[in-house]
Amino acid sequence: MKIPTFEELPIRKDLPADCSWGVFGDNDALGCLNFLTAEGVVEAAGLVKSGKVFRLDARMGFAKPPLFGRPAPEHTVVPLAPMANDDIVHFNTQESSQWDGLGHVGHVRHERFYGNVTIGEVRGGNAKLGIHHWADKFVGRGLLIDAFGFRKAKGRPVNPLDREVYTLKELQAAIEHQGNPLKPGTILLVRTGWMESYEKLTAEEKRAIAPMEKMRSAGIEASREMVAWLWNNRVAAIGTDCPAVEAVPSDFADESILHYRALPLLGLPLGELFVLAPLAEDCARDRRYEFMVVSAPLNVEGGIASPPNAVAIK
Ligand code: UVW
Repeated sequence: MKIPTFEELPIRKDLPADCSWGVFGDNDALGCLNFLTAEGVVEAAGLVKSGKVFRLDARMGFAKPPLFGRPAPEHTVVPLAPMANDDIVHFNTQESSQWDGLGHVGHVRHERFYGNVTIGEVRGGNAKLGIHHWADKFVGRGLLIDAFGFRKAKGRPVNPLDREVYTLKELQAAIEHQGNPLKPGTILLVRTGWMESYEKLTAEEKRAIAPMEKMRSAGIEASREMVAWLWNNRVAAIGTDCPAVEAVPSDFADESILHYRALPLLGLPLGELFVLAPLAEDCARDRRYEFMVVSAPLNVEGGIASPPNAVAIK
């Protein structure tokens, strides 16, 4: 299948600029996950050498209080029989580590979600863009960019709890420095340093930064050049250890933010609040920044988002 370059998008004149709608068919629910293939899964399995497994999700409820006013998860053990139990977990799928699904954010000006889907369709069952479409599709080669470590090594350390931007040039330079290239069909992980910095805060400091209007976070550059690079390299998804992939504050009234460029326009899954530090330490030790990623999003019909339920296997 011939994939247009970013510069060739959109594929029809009546579609919004910089959108990939229709590239994978009019009823596509996978977006850039289409870049993951059966051959890619087999190749990724070949990257498993040491047998080390890194859980990429944080614990549910790690953020106290949860960020951006989201509710805390509730876990109840329910007796089933004298010596047997069930349990019930109520949680917001974006309370801890998460993939933003394609029903999460629609474009502020076009008022459409990926593939020209309407808000009514998303809120009325989300059959077209539900997270269930991804349940068995999120497996392939992973590549970590340790942007946080790279900036430190270059003598320009980042404070991840401030609004600092990792530029496209820095991400490219870090890949070059690390040695493993970006290849088509990669699940790209970017360590910004946010999660480990958050963990060092006091309870009071965590409370202070949790609301959306108080949050300041590092993230990746939100430019057109950034998404062009991701698309032209056939990146299947991008997961980070910060709250919004892009730097925060970001303004949902501004149509140039990464959330609009990635989710509704390109169908590129965004991953937030991943745990990447232990993986980064291991990659620095053996100088291998590529691995297999297995992520099994919730099989919830019409779901908006999901914990990644992901591991990196080296
Ligand atoms: C923000 O964009 C602030 O984050 P999320 O994707 O979790 O809604």
